Amino acid sequence: MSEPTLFQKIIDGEVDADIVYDDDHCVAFRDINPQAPTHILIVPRKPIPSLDDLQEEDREIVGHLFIAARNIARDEGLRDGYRTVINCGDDGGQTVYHLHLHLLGGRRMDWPPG
Ligand code: DGP
Repeated sequence: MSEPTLFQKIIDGEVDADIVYDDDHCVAFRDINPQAPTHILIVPRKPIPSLDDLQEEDREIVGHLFIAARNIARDEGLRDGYRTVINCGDDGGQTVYHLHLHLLGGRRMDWPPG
């Protein structure tokens, strides 16, 4: 068995995090190094390493992450919009290999991203 990822340890309650939402399929918590006034990571309970590892059977989980993001954005009062990001692989800037959706808001975002 491989070592559990940091996010798996947060899901399992072994590492503390500021959890804002959780349900049967995902856990959402504030990023430790926020890049916007609101920066929340939405993480499936299933330990999928990255977007590139998605299986057909994961369709519902991915949809679930986005619906959770929409609901959390509403709860956070992000009425003027927000951004969702999934970094994939080293070139995509992924550092934690447990799939996660970034929800960023509370400021005007730049484009293109760096
Ligand atoms: P990514 O680079 O897409 O893999 O995003 C990983 C994010 O995880 C990054 O924005 C910083 C965040 N992060 C790293 N360590 C911790 C931690 O211990 N707690 C929390 N809440 N977030 C973390």
